[in-house]
Amino acid sequence: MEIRHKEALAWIEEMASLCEPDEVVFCDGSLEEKRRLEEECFKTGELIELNQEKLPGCALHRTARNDVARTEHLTFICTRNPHDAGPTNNWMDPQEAYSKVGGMFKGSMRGRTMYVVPFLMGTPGSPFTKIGIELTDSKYVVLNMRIMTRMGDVAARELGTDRTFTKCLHGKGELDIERRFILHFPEDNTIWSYGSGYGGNVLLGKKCLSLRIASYLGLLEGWMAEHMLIVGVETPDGEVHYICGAFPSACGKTNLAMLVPPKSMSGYKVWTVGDDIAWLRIGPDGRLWAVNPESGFFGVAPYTSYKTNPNAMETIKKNTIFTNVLLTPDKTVWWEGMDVDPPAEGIDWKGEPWTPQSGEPGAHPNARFTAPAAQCPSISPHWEDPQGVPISAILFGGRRARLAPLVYEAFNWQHGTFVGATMASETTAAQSGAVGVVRRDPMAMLPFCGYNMARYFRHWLDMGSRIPNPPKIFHVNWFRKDPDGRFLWPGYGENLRALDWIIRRCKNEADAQETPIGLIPTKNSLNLEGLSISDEDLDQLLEVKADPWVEELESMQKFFDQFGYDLPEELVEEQQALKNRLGEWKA
Ligand code: GTP
Ligand code: SPV
Ligand code: MN
Repeated sequence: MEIRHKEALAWIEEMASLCEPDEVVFCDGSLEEKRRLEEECFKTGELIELNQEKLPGCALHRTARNDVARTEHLTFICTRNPHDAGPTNNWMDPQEAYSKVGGMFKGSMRGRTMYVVPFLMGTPGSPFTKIGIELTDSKYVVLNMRIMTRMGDVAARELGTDRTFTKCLHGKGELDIERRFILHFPEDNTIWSYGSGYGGNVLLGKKCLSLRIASYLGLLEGWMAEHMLIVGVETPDGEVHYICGAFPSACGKTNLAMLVPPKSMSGYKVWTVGDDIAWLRIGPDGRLWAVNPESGFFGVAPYTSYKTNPNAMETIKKNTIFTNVLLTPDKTVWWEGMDVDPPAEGIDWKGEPWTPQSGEPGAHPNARFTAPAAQCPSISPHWEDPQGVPISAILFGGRRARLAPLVYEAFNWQHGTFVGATMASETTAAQSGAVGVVRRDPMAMLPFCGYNMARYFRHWLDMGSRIPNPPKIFHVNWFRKDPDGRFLWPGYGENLRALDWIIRRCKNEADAQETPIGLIPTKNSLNLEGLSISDEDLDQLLEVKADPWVEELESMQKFFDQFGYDLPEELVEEQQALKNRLGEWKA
């Protein structure tokens, strides 16, 4: 299947004459092509072939040491007017960006091959699917895109002669952090990424297209692109309720999407629809419907184990690319928290000899696996439905060692938008920079919103008034700790207990207690059968005290201040209402 789209062909030629590759190769997405690229990578060391008996179809990749996570400070929204990027995004003038980074791309692919990767975000034939073409000089990117998107002939066919597509240009450059830029041009439907070889910076269908560009398209077209997992929970009566959850990077989306019910809740089944991105639209029935535009998982490896996430462990047994994990002597993989004894020796993520006594992690804390979603034992039979699945509840959540209770319900959509807009989380290894610092991360979209975040809040409020049967909105926190740093909540599979309360709230079948921040479970409305948790821990997990929340209000205020008059009035009202309720709260 050739590309027959004149505008696409002209653009590819233009970019090729800018980057000057020795060769331009069109990718078809075939198995033969995958094998050929892998063989080439094994020769150069770009990939290491793993033990094909134990891990068939699997390979290991190590990134440059300075290139192990998304670099938010090098990520830009390039709009003519800086106000359109807003105060929470880095901004660059489009002309300046094209010329500055164009200068870096100039001749940067000499001696290299430029791969042309047509890809779909969404399923072929769906009216909601978006098309992209990524030009890249990285075989690792091609092989990952093959898992994460529907790529090659299937996308070229969809592109036809006249469909709209996102122009994505990626070059590894020198992998020099001083010459690294991730640029988005929403007004031109264009993405340029230079100087990186790491996941979210270079798999341009993922965060760049499906969140930053798509959030902008959603604003224009009346839908939402969100950093959300999608999971179906089948209750013992056989009904399936779909839930979306926005948690910041490395805060538990993949784990919740693949949850395995605890033994004492064996009547429940959990179905995985998506683990990172949801595109939400109002369906003909007046409900909100969600599509997962991806076709694979780019998941965090450390602490993934048969105890914490058995479905992920089963998913990554074959056809998986591991990035920055430890290589064992028998050519398998290991990482911290895998719940398997470490090998006596191995090669760490930096490519150095390693032993358990090294005193350094063998896998990078943001080590990842790339695996086809279809291999997941809990994958939903509806995960590729073109119209998606109907959503009963939206969750916001993050890592908060203190303050945020296990679960609470917003009073309504507007209040829920406020809860999302004011959420905060401790930073993780998924982005470069300090780990464990609490930062505001509205709707887990702070690094991913392709336009002014105040306008994004407005869009949330507008959508709410347009959805006849909106989902209920909740806030969850699996990460509360006691003063000694011990998690108060067991997490993982036991999180189903919170989901169960949420589903029963959606059906008006569970009790709640009203507090200033929202509706909290009464102790006996939670299903805790078979869970050993002390009364004191449970009390702490559900407590709402006025003083720390008043402090929190101040930090919310600081965050809101940067939006000035753009901040929707409704959010100011919600903040005032919370303040008033806290003033009257005795706890
Ligand atoms: P991104 O892919 O970066 O967007 O991350 P994610 O939101 O999908 O996070 P993921 O599910 O990969 O979890 C990140 C880390 O948090 C892993 O090390 C998990 O083991 C850990 N984690 C996930 N859920 C829980 C939980 O309920 N409790 C605790 N204590 N840790 C959890
Ligand atoms: C995240 O950081 O939220 C991820 C990984 O899902 S990356 O694709 O690198 O952005
Ligand atoms: Mn993510």
